[in-house]
Amino acid sequence: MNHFTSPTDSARNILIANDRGGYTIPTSGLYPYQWNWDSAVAALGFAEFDIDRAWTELETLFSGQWDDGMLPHILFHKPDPGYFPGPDVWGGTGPIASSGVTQPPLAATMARRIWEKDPATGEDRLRALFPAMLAWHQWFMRWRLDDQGAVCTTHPWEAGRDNAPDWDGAMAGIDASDVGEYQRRDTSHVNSADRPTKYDYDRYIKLVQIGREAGWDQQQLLEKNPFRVADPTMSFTALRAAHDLLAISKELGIRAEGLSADVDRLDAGAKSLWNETLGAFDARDAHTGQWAESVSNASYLCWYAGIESQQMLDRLKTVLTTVPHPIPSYDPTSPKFDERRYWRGPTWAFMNMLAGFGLKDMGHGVEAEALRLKTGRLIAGHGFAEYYDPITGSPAGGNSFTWTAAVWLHWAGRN
Ligand code: 2M8
Repeated sequence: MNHFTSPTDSARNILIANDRGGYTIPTSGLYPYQWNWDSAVAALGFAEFDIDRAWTELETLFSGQWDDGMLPHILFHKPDPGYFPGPDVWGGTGPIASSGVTQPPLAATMARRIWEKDPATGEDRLRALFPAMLAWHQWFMRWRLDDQGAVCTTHPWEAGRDNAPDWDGAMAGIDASDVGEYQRRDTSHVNSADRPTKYDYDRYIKLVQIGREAGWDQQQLLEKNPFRVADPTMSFTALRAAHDLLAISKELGIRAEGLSADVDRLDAGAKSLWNETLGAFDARDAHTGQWAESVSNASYLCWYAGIESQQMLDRLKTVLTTVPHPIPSYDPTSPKFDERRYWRGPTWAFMNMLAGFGLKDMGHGVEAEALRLKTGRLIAGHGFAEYYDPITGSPAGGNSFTWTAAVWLHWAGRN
């Protein structure tokens, strides 16, 4: 950011520069493709200055949907050797070259927000997207619930919080000794101390190999995949998406059988992630039943899903007053907290925005506003980084980052 460009102009320029024609890359170099939940956030940013482009972002995303309803976490529209693992490693089976896992379902929630901003322009686009969004929801209901109705992630990349301590237990159970040689590309773009370790990557790639060998057949993977963790990110976002789909179906008079019952099931599932001993929403290994014992930034998405918790609110108040740049992605009082390493400590502006939406909706306006203002100061002071050190505020990972720019435009930078 220089003295002549306002942060709002910079944020727009970032979205425009990262636009590859109908879809936005998260940042050039490090992430040269379309990512699922990044695009949903990007759409919100575009909606602040180009509502048509906002809808196009979501439409392009759903153009990669698989026949069974799965919406991939990466769409490889154009090959780029700067990213690993690419389409040849994943072997996705959809209409566009893609990965074989999904990501937390933000699209329906963001589509509803964009529609509410301009109902006249949005109605036809929303109606056209509705069946695809519903099919994705139904795919989660069919393949990703544990026995209590919590939504599972089947790869750390699927939950989007790649190296979060939430997965440490499940990752330890993966034998990656035969993963073979491969060349990482991420550490040639950014500081390796900000990224997952080789131990993590070996297991990420091993899980891709297992999925590919099974042809990404979900029935087979229920048995073959060693990694299945019921996760607060997935559970809270899927519940929120189901609430939003139900609201849209009612307002537009679209029949969507079973959605109310799905909301109840997902609500019970999300609440089952309350770890009483920890006093927080936690991840739970679906194979072993073991808690991760992890208070992450995803734990604070309960309000986003319409779930109240006084204990989480008390925790949030503490974090807001004791951590210089909240919300850290991991409990700063834990020995595993690592202020620079990706999802093991750093602050992510878009996760703050999701928590902020929930806090506001549930009547916690003071905390929502405190979080919004702190996020705004962090971005204005340290640029549009992928994530930030929660103690010093220094930027980490990639820069000129799409979802951080979108967060500024839609939420953190508004007067
Ligand atoms: C990060 O994940 C990708 C793999 O999906 C990577 O590290 O290569 C995560 O932060 C994820 O949540 C995000 O969607 C993606 C693009 O920003 O980067």
